[in-house]
Amino acid sequence: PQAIRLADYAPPNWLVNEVQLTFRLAPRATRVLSRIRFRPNPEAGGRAFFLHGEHLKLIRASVDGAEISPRLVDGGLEADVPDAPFTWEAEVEIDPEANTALEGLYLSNGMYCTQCEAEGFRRITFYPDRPDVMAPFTVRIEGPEPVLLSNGNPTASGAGWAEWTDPWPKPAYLFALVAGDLVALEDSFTTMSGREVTLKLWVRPGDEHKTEFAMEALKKSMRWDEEVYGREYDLDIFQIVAVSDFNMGAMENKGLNIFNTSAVLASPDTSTDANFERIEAIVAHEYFHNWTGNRITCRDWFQLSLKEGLTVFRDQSFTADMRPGGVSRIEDVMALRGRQFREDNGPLAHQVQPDSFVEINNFYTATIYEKGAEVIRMLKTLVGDAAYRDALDLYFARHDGEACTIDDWLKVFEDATGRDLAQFRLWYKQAGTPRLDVTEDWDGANYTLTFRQHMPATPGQNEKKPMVIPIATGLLGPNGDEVVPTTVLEMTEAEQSFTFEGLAARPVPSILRGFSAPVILNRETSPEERAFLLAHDTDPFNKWEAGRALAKDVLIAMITGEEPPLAAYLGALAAMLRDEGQSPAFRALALRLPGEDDIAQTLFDANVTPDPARIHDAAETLRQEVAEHLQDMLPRLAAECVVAEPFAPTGEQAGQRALALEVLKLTTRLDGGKAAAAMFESAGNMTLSLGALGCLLDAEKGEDALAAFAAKWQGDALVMDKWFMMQVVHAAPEKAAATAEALTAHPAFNMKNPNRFRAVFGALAMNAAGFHHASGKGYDLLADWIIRLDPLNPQIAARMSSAFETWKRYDADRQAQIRAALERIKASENLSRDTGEMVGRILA
Ligand code: BAL
Ligand code: ZN
Repeated sequence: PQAIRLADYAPPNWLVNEVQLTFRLAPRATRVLSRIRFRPNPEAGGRAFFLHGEHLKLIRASVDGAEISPRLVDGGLEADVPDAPFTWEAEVEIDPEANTALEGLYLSNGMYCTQCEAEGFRRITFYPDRPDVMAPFTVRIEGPEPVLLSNGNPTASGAGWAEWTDPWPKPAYLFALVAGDLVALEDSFTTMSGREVTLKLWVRPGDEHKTEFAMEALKKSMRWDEEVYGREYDLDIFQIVAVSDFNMGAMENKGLNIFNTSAVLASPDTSTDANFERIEAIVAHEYFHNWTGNRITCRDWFQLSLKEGLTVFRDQSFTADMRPGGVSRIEDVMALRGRQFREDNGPLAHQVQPDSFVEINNFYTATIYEKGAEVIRMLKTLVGDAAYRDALDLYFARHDGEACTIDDWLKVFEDATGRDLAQFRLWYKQAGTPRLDVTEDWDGANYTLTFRQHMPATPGQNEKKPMVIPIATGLLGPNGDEVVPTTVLEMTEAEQSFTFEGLAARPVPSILRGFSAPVILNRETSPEERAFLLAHDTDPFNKWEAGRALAKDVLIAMITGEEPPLAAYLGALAAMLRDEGQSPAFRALALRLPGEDDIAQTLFDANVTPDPARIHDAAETLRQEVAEHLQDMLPRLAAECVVAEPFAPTGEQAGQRALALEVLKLTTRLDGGKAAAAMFESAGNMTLSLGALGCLLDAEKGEDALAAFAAKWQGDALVMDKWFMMQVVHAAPEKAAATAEALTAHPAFNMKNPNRFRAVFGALAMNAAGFHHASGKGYDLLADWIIRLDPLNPQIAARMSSAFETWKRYDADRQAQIRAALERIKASENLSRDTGEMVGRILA
């Protein structure tokens, strides 16, 4: 398949004034009638007329009322049309029931729904399916389903039909339709200018009790966007629909967001604190897209991070405001390192603004989303809060209703602040994670930090230029007082020094506070200094980072056979836990060890071939050491984090439960699972129940609990996803593949449901020592199932293949096994463009 290139962008020949669609719903043969008013684009280079279309049966087509026979070509059709505005009409037939790819219009549990981003609309009707073609839509839906929904405001309805009008011009990727037997939680919101907006959250009957939390999150998001960004909602109604078969988390269709059930349905009985936090963030994310994505959209898919990076940054800021205390930033960075740094350090590394792609669905990545958000965070750090808000006001004023580029975005910042952002733009164009080495000098009064930046080569990019790196730095005095508050050092050169003058004593630096840039900071530091920062740093992120780095030093030394700074680590950990000034949420995060995948990458960076079994053993040994060292403190900590009833999914209670579960994990190592069994019996919410189950599985005493859990929750698909996932994540390395394989034979396993597929195979990939077990069984099993899934759902198959992206880190035997698995996928018949591109890039 041909790569699509940014450099080849050309404006559309034809623009659309108006779209009218009629859907006559039938599971195997839905008819879609379209009436589209086209006008020539004065900025286009030609008048040739092409409409995208895939998997469509053309019944008839006409131009200005005269029947025509368009030429069906690869990916769409061509037709001869007048050199002036005209009306296109067509009727097509589609088969929603056969649509297992979950792109376009499909059936999920008997309910019709759509997913059009990025290029799903072309599976609904012939259309210029590109984001720079924006138009108002009117949609008539005919069908026996009791609820018939589309974008915009409801304008008319009768028995068996409904009509919706969306006055805001939008690209086709934001189109949505839902039809089925649904019930709604209703509410309302009064906007800042006093308009009343109806809010509806639609679910299947039986799920009503799981809707309240998301509705509250929606109202908070609407208020926050008014208060923080001055953005008001713009239709009479805003709707969310929960769908159980969905490739993504959720989708920001104008006025009619469609959500994976896992990203919206919540109750204390069935959802963990992490679920609640994720749901709040995704509800906000999709709502925020109404301005950053919908009112201002992307010119083409190379600009995807224009909307996604910005909207992730906005949802992260919202979460930080809703859940104060600094831990959400720590969680964001953990996720960034776990997924984006991993991507950046392997064969799938790509720019935040790529130059080419084969299948756009493969670019909904951690780099586009999370690194894109980090780039905007840096921009805000560099220009300051007030200038950031001015620039955003200008962005909305200048580009409302347009399809924009990342360059348009940067130009707004240049115009609003007077800054030259030519060098900053490299963050969008250079792939890879910069390494930042730092050395220090003290002359008795002046303290100098010298930074060197360098970036490893990434596929197709060997040479890299120095970037602008905002390095937020504070200095602590020997007694722990802050002697220099946070200052942003603006690095622009390959090597640069910054001097702090006139200090009374040699300070301890706290560098990259708040993780002010997405870089890997390398600094030789003593365990004592890390312990000092864990105890005294005023920046929550760097305080946590100090403990994290110390734990990493211990693990790396254990693996490489050096003397680990164990005593320093254990002492610092105990002191941190005794410090009641620290929130339970912080203490829980500080108790967690770095992930095994993170350790593997760190070893690889240090030219040591990582052995997943050895890393796992080291982590187990260290956890046992921690448990024994903290033994006397555990009962007091456990008592301290018993949460007062009633349950509330607040950050504060979640922090207490998180600490309770960290304590339970350690206790399980000492009591063989007694406390965990008691917790499992008595738990009044899913967070504690699932946490206790995990401890029992780790202790290999989970069988009864698993059976009880399944008996209780067999009717709840989202909870059963957890049941599948837990068994694989907590399987011992030598049993992980066999456990996953056995679960695929379970009657409740359904490969067509993305959540269930991920619950088993996403979990297998997460179990690093299990997936990379020397037998190679993990690799073979995943390859078998990617091959099986690919013809049904190429998007999920392709995404799952990224489990192999780290293969070049490992020893020759593992590399050979993974190569064989990848080659087998590559050689399978009719492999999708999605999976073909991914496997090709991983193997390259
Ligand atoms: N636009 C795809 C889903 C999301 O990022 O919100
Ligand atoms: Zn998004």
